[in-house]
Amino acid sequence: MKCRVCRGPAVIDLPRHNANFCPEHFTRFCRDQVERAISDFDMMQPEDRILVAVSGGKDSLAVWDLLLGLGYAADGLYIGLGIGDYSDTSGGYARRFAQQHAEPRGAKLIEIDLVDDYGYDIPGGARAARRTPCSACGLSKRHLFDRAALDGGYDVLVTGHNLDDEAAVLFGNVLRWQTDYLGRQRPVLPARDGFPRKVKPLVRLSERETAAYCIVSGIDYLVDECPMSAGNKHLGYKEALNEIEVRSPGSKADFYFSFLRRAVDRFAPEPGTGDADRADPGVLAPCARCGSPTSTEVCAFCRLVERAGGSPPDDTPARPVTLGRRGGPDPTGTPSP
Ligand code: Q46
Ligand code: ZN
Ligand code: ZN
Repeated sequence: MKCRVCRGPAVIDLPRHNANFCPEHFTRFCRDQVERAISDFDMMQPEDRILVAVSGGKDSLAVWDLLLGLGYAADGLYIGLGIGDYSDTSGGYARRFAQQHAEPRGAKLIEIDLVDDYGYDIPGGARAARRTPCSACGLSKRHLFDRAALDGGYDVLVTGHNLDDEAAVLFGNVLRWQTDYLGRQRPVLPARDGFPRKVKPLVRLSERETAAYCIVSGIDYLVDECPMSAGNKHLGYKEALNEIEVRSPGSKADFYFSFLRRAVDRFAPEPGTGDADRADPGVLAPCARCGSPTSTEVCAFCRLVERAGGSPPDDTPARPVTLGRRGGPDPTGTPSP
């Protein structure tokens, strides 16, 4: 197996690109894919301040590393979720990466701990709020990532969703014809109404490729899945898509990118239609507790914290927001990597 570029020994084969690469040219390939995603979807500008949602897993550390390598000023944000050993271990990987890249590349890790800072953990919060753990977790992470990005003055919030994540979510949305979600499943969500700009620079890389990138780049990441992920339906969709991909390499990328090219605009919510009504929770006003935009008096996050018996930190600033409308919940509907 020889590298397509230098003919040296290859370490990875990429059937969908009909190519094999040595470590150096595979790293270059990953960088090119991220640069291309950033430019194709106009994700960010070179001078932007970037906040990366970091979990300690392969995708978030890979995207942080790739953005730093491309010269972006990118800090990380890690949220301790209070999920037993998993959280203790994942935090260690995020901290080690940040320490290794602090000096030469200026990377800084911001940390929030649900238990210390808000008085609840994901298993307890989910029970108290009668939500699934991933629903309570997604709600908490979205709120805290959005808030940290805005309060920290960042221009862009980056998540490590990769091609497999996006294709699996698309698959799920198509299975149920969730047209409101389909119309907003894009790799860029613009900033609006008190929400930061959110982008997914890894959409051109598969899960296997981000794992390989970490290995060839010497990035130590948490391999174990979150213990709460068992039974997550997106894992089943990923398996189904992987079987198709083995028989027909490139299907996953075709499915997702053809959707973006040819179909996503057809599902864009139109005012006055049933879809728009379901997608749009209505006029937003600042949450009475935390100031974040919400369509109810108290936002879902503050209600979750309250039900779980916790409380926000004393110094939580009430952040004024511009009143307006938003596009509803994150259409990816998937946990952050
Ligand atoms: S961390 Fe949270 Fe994920 Fe665990 S509880 Fe679910 S959403 S599976 S990426
Ligand atoms: Zn090579
Ligand atoms: Zn609130």
